[in-house]
Amino acid sequence: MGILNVTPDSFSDGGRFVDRERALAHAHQMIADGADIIDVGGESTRPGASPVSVDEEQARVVPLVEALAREGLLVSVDTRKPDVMKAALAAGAGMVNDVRALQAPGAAEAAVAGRAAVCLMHMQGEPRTMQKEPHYADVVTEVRDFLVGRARASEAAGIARERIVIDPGFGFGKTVAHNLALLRGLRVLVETGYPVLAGLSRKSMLGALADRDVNERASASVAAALAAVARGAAIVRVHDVRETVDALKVWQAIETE
Ligand code: 9MG
Repeated sequence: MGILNVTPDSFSDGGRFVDRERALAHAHQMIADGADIIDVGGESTRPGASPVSVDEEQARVVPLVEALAREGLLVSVDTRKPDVMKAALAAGAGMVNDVRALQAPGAAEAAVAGRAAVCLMHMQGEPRTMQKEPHYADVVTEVRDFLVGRARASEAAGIARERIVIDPGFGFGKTVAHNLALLRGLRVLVETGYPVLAGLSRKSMLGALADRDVNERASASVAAALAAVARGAAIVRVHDVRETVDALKVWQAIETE
């Protein structure tokens, strides 16, 4: 899954793809580099990011979703807002990537009506304050139990099991130690039977571990993506598609006898 942030303030590529032609060109490049899904987001979830109105978010994402879907590409819409989900699904998106795991009133209904696949992500707290003092007794079990609960609620709302992906939400209300525990314990999530998505790309945890600024984290991100796939992740959400795909090809060749 290649990340396409059409926001002025995302933590890594904020402002780069606000221009529609540049955004489309970047999406095409990610597909050429081997992405299977383009995740289009119009509101940053980084701590301290400015909130965006429904109208503004729709104006950012819907034309892009429409253009990419018209080309037959699988497009995911990264949003927490049911109205944006509805508009993006009507424009041809096939997946909803919701960092709030469809907890907003009307979100599950929007996904059901749009026959969408969904990615349900774990987050402790809310983006503005989530990194203040995250706390867990047992991060892996708590995240697993939350995600299974949200997946069951989504199924009860009418989303088919095979359309549900779960995601531990690296960096969303988690310290570096929590993120590492989740990555080491990713198999516990895989064992639920739901496909697991891992989003570690360029995150601050990698900055802390590799001592790199945000735009110098490609190698660290590739290492993290490989570690996630080695533990059973089915999808990795990344900025550096080409580098990640190359590394995965080599790793898969080694693993396949
Ligand atoms: C929008 N967004 C930012 N980070 C993410 C992650 O780790 N997973 C998912 N599903 N979405 C994310």
